[in-house]
Parts: sequence; structure tokens; C-alpha cells
Amino acid sequence: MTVTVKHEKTICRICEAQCGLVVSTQDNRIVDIQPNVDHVASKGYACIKGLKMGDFVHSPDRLTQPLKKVDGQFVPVTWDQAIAEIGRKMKAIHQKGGGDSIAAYMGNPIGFSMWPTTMMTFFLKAFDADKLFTPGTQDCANKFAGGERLFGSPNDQVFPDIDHTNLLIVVGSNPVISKMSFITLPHPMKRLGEIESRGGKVYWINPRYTESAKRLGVHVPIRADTDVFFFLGFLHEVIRRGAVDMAHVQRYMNGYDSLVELSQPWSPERVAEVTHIPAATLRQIVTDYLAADGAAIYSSTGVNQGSQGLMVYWLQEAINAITGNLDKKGGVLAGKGIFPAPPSAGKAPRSRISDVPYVNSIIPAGIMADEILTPGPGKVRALFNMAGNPLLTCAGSDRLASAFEDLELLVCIDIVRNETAEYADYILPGLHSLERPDVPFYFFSFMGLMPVRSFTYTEPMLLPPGECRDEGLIFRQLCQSAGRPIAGSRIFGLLSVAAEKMAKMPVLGKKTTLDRIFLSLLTRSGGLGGLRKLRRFADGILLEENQPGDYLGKRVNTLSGKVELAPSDLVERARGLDKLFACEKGNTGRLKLIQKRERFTHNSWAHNVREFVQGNRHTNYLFIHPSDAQSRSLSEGDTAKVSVGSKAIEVPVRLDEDLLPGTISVPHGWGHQRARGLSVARTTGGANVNIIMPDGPESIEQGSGMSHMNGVIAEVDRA
Ligand SMILES: Nc1nc2c(c(=O)[nH]1)N[C@H]1C(S)=C(S)[C@@H](COP(=O)(O)OP(=O)(O)OC[C@H]3O[C@@H](n4cnc5c(=O)[nH]c(N)nc54)[C@H](O)[C@@H]3O)O[C@H]1N2
Ligand SMILES: Nc1nc2c(c(=O)[nH]1)N[C@H]1C(S)=C(S)[C@@H](COP(=O)(O)OP(=O)(O)OC[C@H]3O[C@@H](n4cnc5c(=O)[nH]c(N)nc54)[C@H](O)[C@@H]3O)O[C@H]1N2
Ligand code: SF4
Ligand SMILES: [Mo]
Repeated sequence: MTVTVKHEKTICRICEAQCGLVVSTQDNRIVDIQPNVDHVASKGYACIKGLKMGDFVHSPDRLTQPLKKVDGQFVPVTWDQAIAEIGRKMKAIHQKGGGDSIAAYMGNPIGFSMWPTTMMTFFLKAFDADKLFTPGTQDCANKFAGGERLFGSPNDQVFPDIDHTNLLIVVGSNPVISKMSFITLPHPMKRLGEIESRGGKVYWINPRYTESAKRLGVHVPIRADTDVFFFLGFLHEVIRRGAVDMAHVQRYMNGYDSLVELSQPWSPERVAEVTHIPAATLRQIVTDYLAADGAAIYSSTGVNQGSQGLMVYWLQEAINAITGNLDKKGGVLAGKGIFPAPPSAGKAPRSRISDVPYVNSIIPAGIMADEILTPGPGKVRALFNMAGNPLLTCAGSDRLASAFEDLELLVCIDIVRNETAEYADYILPGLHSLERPDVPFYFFSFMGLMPVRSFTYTEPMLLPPGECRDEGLIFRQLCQSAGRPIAGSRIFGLLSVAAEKMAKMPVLGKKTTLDRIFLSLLTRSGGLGGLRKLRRFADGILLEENQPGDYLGKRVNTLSGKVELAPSDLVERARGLDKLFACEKGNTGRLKLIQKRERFTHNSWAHNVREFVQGNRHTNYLFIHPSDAQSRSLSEGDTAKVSVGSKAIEVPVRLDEDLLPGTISVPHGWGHQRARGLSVARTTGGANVNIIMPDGPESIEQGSGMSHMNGVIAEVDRA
């Protein structure tokens, strides 16, 4: 008998690089994954996680049927029973508490898939619910909030024109490991290396001498969470030198005078007192930035997760704009989506807890526990968690655990039974990304954050195991069961039922599923044609190149049509910076805790792959500079107690000379010992750093809702 091996092309949906892959399958099992050398954007690049995706898909821990908690134990139930019971419970909760009593958490991995994420929002809409939590307030909501203020919409974002820039300043990103965010950049180090090859320069502003900085560029160590002062010093110096393109500013921007005023007190000498970047170094960076024909400053989670992410974003983009680098070849370019962005929800809702504004329709995860635990109207009683593990990935894990216990209904839709799912009433088996058709990530399809503009439609590579079900379908069925039309639209509800019936017909079958109908409508709306055509381009399609000069005066979405350099709330907040500066000076000598991503980890969900957690990778560590360890009588391998306020965790010590003294790091996503559904991860060591990360309304950044996970003041002792 001949055994057929199929080789099919797809895109990886683990991180934002979205690399092209060739997946070889036999009898519905992955036998090999190789980088797709013909993919128009990734051109043969892929990392170990994409290539080992088979280990996630075929994990013995895959959920294959719905589970219900009965007397503290999970027992298998049929889909009909699960859908009917959850639907009934939803109806009752909705009748009692209305839409405000229902919330959802949409995790990072499924953020890369268009259909289930859209259906989750339609599901919430069906119940007049708007409490959508996502990891956005752990990684990027400051950029959404900044985009709205400066450019007129959270979806209006800029990215560095990497392939043409002559000077790139990277603040708080380590591309060798993470492949970056808010930009799709497969093989980032090759592309950054080309900047140097053409005579340009790369600066890394980072409290850690990272894997990326060791490969190329100039590393400038900065005291954690003082970036706002680095940018104030930068702005001060640009303005003092008169290096502002005034004609450009007058024509395309508003509010420049406020920038002049607020930057005045912040000389490079003064900011050096807290950033620890010598004034001469800052001046040299400014000189190089101004001398380059096409320069860009880019920042990422290293600052987004700091206490001033929105302020940093504002100052950074103001500098890029006033120096003439916005909308310029080699500078920063404004993304141009492939599809029209979803209409704005109008005035942003505000949370019942502390009146916090939602940002880009998301409510801060830092107040999730409060939303659930605080009694009164609007108390969250039901939570749907899709592809998320908030217990390990959101700040304040202990309070979250109490909150999840307090819920009347917690439903987790996942591919495995993770830590959060232990608190669930029902666990429903969803699909792995390789089991669904898809289009590229929202940030590229709608926001256009792509130096190489391209589009790849992918079919599923595999049939799902057991009774795993498309998440979008689950939401549709739950709505029907609760008697609420999906998306609050009877017509859409009826159409989706009809489409689902059609999909069961033998002839139409495979090609007319609900998700494909949706994706086809979407691709047609972007002028790309339908799926039948797109299937022929498995290596992706190159789209019209980015056009510097097509943004200012043409596509700026603010009411004035100009870039708003001085958003009033931020200018107001800038008045408090003297106080912050004094406070920061008072912190000199105290330890600051920062995040660290690692090659073989991906937030909380890669630790269940045996090869990724072998040897000394079986735990997370406290990374600490030898001088800080010595003053606390700690040596390599000792167990340290790391505390923030009254909360503490214990982790083994790793000495790390790459850290600026005064900086410590504990990678997140660990602490799996109680995960009964994760046969590999549960054998690992380590602790969940989010137990000690601050949560609650006081802990999140004003205006962006970002959780503070970087540069948090901490103490370290011997355990
Ligand atoms: N291997 C791996 N890759 C990943 C992930 C993963 O978990 N593992 N996660 C993915 C996800 S979800 C995201 S959002 C992206 C994130 O990707 P990026 O946003 O590009 O983040 P990182 O590369 O982790 O780099 C953050 C850097 O900030 C530095 N830093 C910490 N504190 C400060 C500070 O106060 N100031 C400055 N200037 N720098 C600081 C850290 O030392 C670190 O090098 O990565 C994605 N890629
Ligand atoms: N302290 C600290 N905490 C952090 C960070 C930090 O730097 N420091 N980084 C933060 C960042 S940037 C992020 S993005 C968040 C991520 O946080 P989360 O999104 O909450 O967590 P993940 O670990 O990505 O886990 C998601 C779950 O999705 C499941 N899954 C994967 N694919 C699918 C799918 O296709 N369908 C379904 N139904 N399930 C799927 C996995 O099995 C896993 O259980 O963590 C944040 N937490
Ligand atoms: S770099 Fe990101 S998208 Fe590319 S293979 Fe690795 S995980 Fe997948
Ligand atoms: Mo993230």
C-alpha cells in the first residue's frame, strides 16, 4: 500500500512574523514542517516554535470533547448537553444582570485568527455585553490610545521603514527572541543587519544587553521604566538645536508650541540623573538621528508595559513627526490596511470600576478581578475565556483565582486544559490554528503594519481531532441556545444557521462553511477576490508597496486632518512629571523587576512541549546582576524570594551580567505545577511572576489601561 504524504503551504500564527510554512501530513498527522522558501514575505525564514508546531497539535493533552465540572471533577459531556446547559445558564444570568454581567477574555494565540475573534465580539453583542478583556492591556493598548489621540484612531499606527532606514532606535524590544510587535518582520535580524550593511546604525535602548544587541548595533543601557525621561531629553535636544522641520509642522500638525514648553526643563544632563544615560551619549544619539536621511524611533513592550507607556508613545511619535521622519522613506510609515477597519464604536465606554475608559473596545485586564468581585449592578457573573490563560498571564493572579471561583459561569474554550480552565464550569475543545482557514492578523489586514505588504490566505492543514469544534460555530450555537441572535441581528442569525446547514450538505460541504463565507466576504471587500482565487497563491501575494508621502495631509483621521502633537490630557499629565522625576530619584538603589521572553517559550503555552523545557529550561529564574546578588548574599542556584509589596514568589537564582545593576528579571508564564491537564508543563519548576505583579484600578496606566509589568519596584532576599 502506498502511503501518501501531502505537502501544503500555510502561515504560522504563533507570533506577528507570520512566516510561510510547508506542512507535510500523512493520515491527518504532521510528519514535518519546513520554512516556505517561496513565501513572498518570509522567504524561507521560520523559528523553532513554528517548525515544532506538530507537538502542540498532536499533544496527548489535546482536549477532544466537552468537559463539565461535576462535584469538583471534570467529566465528558456531549456537545448538545454542553451547549444546552450553557445557553440556559446564560439566559438566566442575562435576565438577572443584563449585558454588564457577561464578559469575555480573548487570548493572544487566537488573536491571529480572524473568524473566531470576530465571532466572539458578535457573541458579546448578542447579549448587549461590551466587557471584552484581551492581552492588549498587557502589551499594546498604550499604542492604541496614542494612535487615537495623535492620528485620530486606535487603528492608525506607524511602523519603521526598516528596509530603507539609515538610523533605527529600538527601545524595549529584543527581536532575536520575540520577532517584535506592531510590525510583521520575519527574519528581523537579517533585515536589521542590512541597515548596518548600507552604512546606517542601530541603537538599542534597554536595561539588558540583549541577544539582539550582541549581534549588531550599539547598546545603550537605561534604568528600567525611565524611558519617558529619555524621550523628554531627546525632544529637548531636538528643539534646542532647531532641528524641527517647521514648514512641515505648520502644514500638517497642531500643538507644536506645547511640546516646546513642556520639553524645556528636561536637559540631557537633568534626565541622566534617572535614566543613567550620560548626557553626551543622549546627544550623540540625537546627532545621529538628525544626520540620517530617514531615521526612525520604534518602541515596544519594554516601554508599553512600563508605568508611562502612553506618554512614551506620544513623545516618540511627536519626535518622529516634527523632525520630518513621519511619512518619509526610511522614517516611520503610517500603516495602510488591506480591508476597511471596522467602524469605531463611537464614544468609548467607561468601566464601572473607577470609571476607566475602554481602549479600542477593550476593558483593562488589570481590573478583571475587581469587575468580578465587586458587588452591585454590573458585577460580572459569567466569563468566556477563549485561547487565554489569564490566571498565569494577567497581573494579580491570586485575586484572579478568587474572582474565577466567585463566577456563576466560567467557560474556557481551548485546545488543552490550562491553569485557568481548572476554575471552569465547562471546558470546550476548540481548534488549533492549523485546523482552520485564515487570513493574516488584524494588525496587518486592518492596520497595514507591514514593511513588505503582502497577503496570504490559508486553508486548514488538518482535520480537527475528536469532537473539537470551530470556536465561531460554538458561539453561534450558544447564542441560538440562549435565544439571542448572534451580533444582535436576527438576519445574521438566520443566515448563519442556513450556512451551517449548507455546510453539512455532501456536495457543497467543505468549501461553504460559515468561516469561509465570512472570509470570502472579507477578502472581496479588500478587492482581493474570493477564496477560490486566493487558494492559488499559497506563497502569498505581494500588494502595492508602501508609499512614503501618502499620509500627511491625505489620510490623517483626526477632526482637524492634522497630527495632534499636544493631546490635552497628556499635556496635563506632563505637568506631573516633576513629581515623578523626584520619586524616580528616590528609587535609585532599589531593584526594578522587568520582563524577559525566551527563545523556547511563548507566554504560558509553550512549556507543554517537552523539547522546549529540557535541561536548565525546566524552570524560570530570577536573573540578577552579580553585584546585586552579592549584596544580598545570593549565589547562582540559590532560591530567592522576590517580592513586590506584600506578595512574594520563590525562584532559583541565575547571575546575569547583561543586566544593568539595579534591574532584575523573572520571565512570565511559569508556575504550572497545579495544571492537571498539562502533562509536560506540570512537571516543570518555577513560579508565576504575575502573582506579584500589581493589579486593580490604581495599578493601571491612566488613559491606556496598561498593566504595569516592567520596572516594578521589587525586593529580593534569600528564601
Ligand atoms: N520567544 C518568544 N517570542 C515572543 C513571545 C514569547 O513569549 N516568547 N511573545 C510574543 C508576544 S505576545 C509579544 S507582545 C511580543 C513582544 O515583543 P517585543 O515587544 O519586541 O518585546 P521583547 O522582544 O520581549 O523585548 C522587550 C525588551 O524590553 C526590555 N525592557 C524591559 N524593561 C524596559 C524598560 O523599562 N525600558 C526599556 N527601554 N526596555 C525595557 C527587555 O529587556 C526586553 O529586551 O513577543 C512575541 N514573541
Ligand atoms: N508578567 C508578565 N506577564 C505577561 C507578559 C509579560 O511580559 N510579563 N506578557 C503579556 C503578553 S505580551 C501577552 S500577549 C499575554 C498572553 O496571555 P494569554 O493570551 O492569556 O496566554 P497564552 O499563554 O498566550 O495562552 C493562551 C492559551 O491559548 C490556547 N490556544 C492556542 N491556540 C489556540 C487556538 O487556536 N484556539 C483555542 N481555543 N485556544 C488556543 C493555548 O493552549 C493556551 O492555553 O501574556 C502577558 N503576560
Ligand atoms: S517567527 Fe513567529 S511566525 Fe515565524 S515561525 Fe516563529 S513563531 Fe511562527
Ligand atoms: Mo503580547
